[in-house]
Amino acid sequence: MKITVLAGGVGGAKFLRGLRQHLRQALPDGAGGTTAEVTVVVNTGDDLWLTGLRVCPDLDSIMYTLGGGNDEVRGWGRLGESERVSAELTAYGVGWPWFTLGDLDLGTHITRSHLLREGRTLSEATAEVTARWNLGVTLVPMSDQPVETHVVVADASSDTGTRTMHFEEWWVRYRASLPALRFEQHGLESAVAAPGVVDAILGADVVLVAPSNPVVSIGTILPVPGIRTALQQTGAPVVGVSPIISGSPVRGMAKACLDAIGVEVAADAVAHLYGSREVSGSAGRGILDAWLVDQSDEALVAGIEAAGIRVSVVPLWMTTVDTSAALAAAALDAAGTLTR
Ligand code: FO1
Repeated sequence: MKITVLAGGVGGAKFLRGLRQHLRQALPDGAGGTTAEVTVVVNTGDDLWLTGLRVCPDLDSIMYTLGGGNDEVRGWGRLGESERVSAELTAYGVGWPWFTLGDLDLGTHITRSHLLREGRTLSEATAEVTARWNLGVTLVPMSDQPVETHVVVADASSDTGTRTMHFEEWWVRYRASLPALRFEQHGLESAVAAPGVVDAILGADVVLVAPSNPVVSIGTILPVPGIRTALQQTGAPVVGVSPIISGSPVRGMAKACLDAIGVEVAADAVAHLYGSREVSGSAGRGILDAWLVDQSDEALVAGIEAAGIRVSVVPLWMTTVDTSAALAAAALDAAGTLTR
């Protein structure tokens, strides 16, 4: 069975850990793994060059989480991290003092940057870097070309009245506290889906949209040329998991992002944002066949189904790997495939 997942950082990583556990139980390969093939199309909008290194936050967040090296308390970066090199970078006045590159994390950034400088594509570098972690799934960047998310904020002191910054500056330095006027995807016009991404969507038995940030994770994957069309054309059911539970984002600062694009922070609003594959809405045909919402959002079901999207009401809180596995199982059930 082939499953393709669109995912961003922290929410996506937790969901994928649950999916992998469920598949190991539901489709065991007899050696502790699964016979299912999972391909994860990962957002690279957060990526940036920093002190000469290419940093890929969402790829690394998923890799560390599935590889068991993630700092679950902090939510990002490596377990048992130290910051000796980072202190030196700050002493030299380079890099971003508010964006910490830990010593172990730097091992990843140095390796990836080395491979890129040797001429590997981001996909090739990702295959080599992830091989060490035995993830049990294949991570593929949404594009081999850089498509960085930049945030435009109001700035009375500038002659244009606005200022633009990299997403990570807005997210980490300012904690998304500066109201975003809009998000820009720099490089989108010269980017294409990474090799294998379109085929992974067209050839899947099921496509899942992880409960990642709908604006700066899923919302930055969909515009990559080829991806939205593949989602609309695939014979596989496309099932999404709401990243919003009873009007509040599960993780991160999705509210600041949804506010910026004028979308309500609600499970139905995000379903409408993604749209139904059957029904053409204001933005043309959408990408969803089904949508998972939490029991606390039961009241929203009728409106979502009226928009041509089937709804499953299931517990969405991913507090443990087991609850994440149950959520992943429910998503596959909604796709009408795996039986428990
Ligand atoms: N998040 C923070 O809140 N503070 C940091 O200093 C920080 C550093 C960092 C370095 C590498 C990396 O891959 C991620 C890092 N993050 C940090 C997390 C990052 O903001 C998030 O993983 C995503 O970009 C948001 O989805």
